[in-house]
Amino acid sequence: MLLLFKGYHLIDGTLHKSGFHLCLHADFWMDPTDYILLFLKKFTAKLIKHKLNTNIEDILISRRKDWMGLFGRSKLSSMMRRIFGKKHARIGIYGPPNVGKTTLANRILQDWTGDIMGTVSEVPHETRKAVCKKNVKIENGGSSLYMDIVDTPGISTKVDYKEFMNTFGLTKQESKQRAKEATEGVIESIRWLEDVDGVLLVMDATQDPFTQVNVTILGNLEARNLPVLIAANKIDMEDSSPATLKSAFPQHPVIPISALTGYNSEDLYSVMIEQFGRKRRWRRR
Ligand SMILES: Nc1nc2c(ncn2[C@@H]2O[C@H](COP(=O)(O)OP(=O)(O)OP(=O)(O)O)[C@@H](O)[C@H]2O)c(=O)[nH]1
Ligand SMILES: [Mg+2]
Repeated sequence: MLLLFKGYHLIDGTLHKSGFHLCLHADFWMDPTDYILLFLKKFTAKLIKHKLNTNIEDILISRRKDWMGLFGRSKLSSMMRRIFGKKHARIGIYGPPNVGKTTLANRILQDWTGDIMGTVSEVPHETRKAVCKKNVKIENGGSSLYMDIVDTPGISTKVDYKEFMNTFGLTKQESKQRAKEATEGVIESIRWLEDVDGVLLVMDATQDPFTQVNVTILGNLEARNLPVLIAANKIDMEDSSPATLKSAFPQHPVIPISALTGYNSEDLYSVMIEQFGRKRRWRRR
């Protein structure tokens, strides 16, 4: 078997950045993962000692695509975790339309990367295509978690184009187009469930929690055994009642927040690290 380090070569037992590619032959009887582990353990120390501008972790991350072709995603990430103890999870932000998913995604990204996820609107089904931001690191005290965050289109059981016309003043053509894209968005959200390690389920704390959508989403997540954290959003509003949400879904952690004002985000980050960073929760993909 051949291992390929694209853009690196070996001088005196140390990896150096170069225009060359380093090829190594692994003994055919060795498990490839074990071989790479042995190799990396040996050279990580030397890389640090020689104070290169980069370290082996950066090399692996930046070269991730090259490696993926060779070993596949799940083997690579499990190898990364074994070497560096790095916690990484792909988290989907789910919920009905208009509950504040994108507002929350924007808040998380603003707090940790300065980036934004997408546009926010009072018109439901503003997000009609899932958006994924990779490698967002959140920290709390001594703990941290790397996440790929997926902002998903709102899930609803019925999309009526007339609502966009009558309530929000969109034209008939705009409304029909929005309804079509919203329906495709619901399907895309469900599909993404196959590919996430945990779900941040956003609910509007001013609304009745026992809706068909909330109950169906939760049932689906529980059947998939996915870790769930419920964000009871919009608690800046007078008529909000996070306590009602807590008592409705006592089997899951419920964190009252305001994605709009940032209220209680520290608590949310702390519970996210705790809930999504546990090794035993990781699913193989
Ligand atoms: N008062 C208040 N309003 C909020 C909060 N979070 C979001 N909103 C408002 O709720 C509306 C919907 O927000 P979005 O973030 O677009 O909601 P979404 O869940 O992404 O909606 P879809 O993309 O349509 O599924 C916007 O008018 C936001 O300003 C909050 O914490 N408090
Ligand atoms: Mg949205």
